[in-house]
Amino acid sequence: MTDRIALITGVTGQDGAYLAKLLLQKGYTVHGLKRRSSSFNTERIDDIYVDPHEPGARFFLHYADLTDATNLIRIIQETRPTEIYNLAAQSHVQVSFETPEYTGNADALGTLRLLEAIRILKMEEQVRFYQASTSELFGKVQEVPQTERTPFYPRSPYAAAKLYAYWITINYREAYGIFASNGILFNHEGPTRGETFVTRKITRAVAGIERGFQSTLYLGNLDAKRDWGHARDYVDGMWRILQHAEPDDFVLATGETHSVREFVALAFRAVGRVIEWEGKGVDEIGRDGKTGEILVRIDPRHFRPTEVDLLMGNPAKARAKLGWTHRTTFSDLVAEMVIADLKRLERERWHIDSSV
Ligand code: NDP
Ligand code: GDR
Repeated sequence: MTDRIALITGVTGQDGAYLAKLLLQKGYTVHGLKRRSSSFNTERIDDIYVDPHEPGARFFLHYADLTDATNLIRIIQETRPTEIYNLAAQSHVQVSFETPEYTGNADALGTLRLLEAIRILKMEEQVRFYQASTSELFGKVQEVPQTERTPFYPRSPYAAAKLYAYWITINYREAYGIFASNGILFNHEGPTRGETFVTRKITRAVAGIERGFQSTLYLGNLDAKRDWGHARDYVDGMWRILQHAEPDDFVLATGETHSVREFVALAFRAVGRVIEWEGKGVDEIGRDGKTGEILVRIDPRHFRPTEVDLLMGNPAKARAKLGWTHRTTFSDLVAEMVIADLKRLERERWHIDSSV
């Protein structure tokens, strides 16, 4: 056991898995909260799993849910963390329009439950709290680039829930002196990104099309622009936020913005295909410039009732105060994701081939 003990909610998610690995490397004992699921949901952390009976084990999993206050209190009481990273959330913007009440319960009230647990257990002076805030708070464009001082204008039930979580984190810092900080993170991706977020949907489709498993990629708004970085770089930023001398709120971003259309074009270029765009709006298509095959079509089901058109962050404060900067370029990120999806398909095909 070490004296640095982290509790990560959402450890089975993209960021939770990267963060757990980083903190284990730094010598922390890491407790992760995972949800009961009828199918396996630990794929991203299977490589760091250790039998808790092993002497020297430093990674432990606990069943929990952000909608269950008593279980959060019990686990915090038992594990006595020195740092809590609240990464658990219903994190899909489109899905939040379908499940707005649940999203509010998990993402907004879930954050409150953790902060209240700290108070109930009188751990205000012993624990540092990180809240996974988001560039979705900026929503409808007020200014570009967005900084810690840009006004918020949430555009989805997800963003509205995260707005509550952002402010309750600041309120508990001011009211009770808890070291509680927000990381306002712009989109960050990687090979283990959830399959229904647009970047991973695209790289999976490019690999599938290249290997002949899929013919067309259906997308929604190709004009949306995002500031996309690599999750590996961003979890380092989360850790730095909690090591800072004072609790504070920080934007983590690359400072670049690209459209969904650009992401698609670059992903196909990684497998040697050049996309030519034709048409407008829902009739827009993307063709293979050489063969003429239609590879990309629009499906209006993927449009959101209210969209966030343009995100581009200015990470100057994080650079100056935390020494944080992103390392992975946009083109390297896209290439890494495409290559990983190609390799995954090869592995899966090998499994199929070797089972017949
Ligand atoms: P993921 O969707 O990959 O992971 C979310 C995690 O939360 C999963 O472990 C999931 O469990 C868990 N979870 C969901 N609902 C609950 C619940 N009710 N109780 C307990 N656990 C729950 O998200 P990311 O890793 O991409 O993001 C991490 C956090 O950062 C999220 O809060 C997200 O909103 C926020 N964020 C993400 C950004 C990004 O670009 N990735 C940018 C800015 C903020 P399970 O595996 O069982 O589904
Ligand atoms: P986002 O990510 O909403 O920014 O939230 P997502 O990848 O879902 O969408 C990005 C943009 O792409 C457009 N888009 C599509 N999106 C999806 N998912 N599927 C499609 O087919 C499609 N076609 C176009 C979207 O309209 C949008 O403009 C992510 C999540 O990780 C949040 O949890 C996090 O807070 C923010 O990033 C920062």
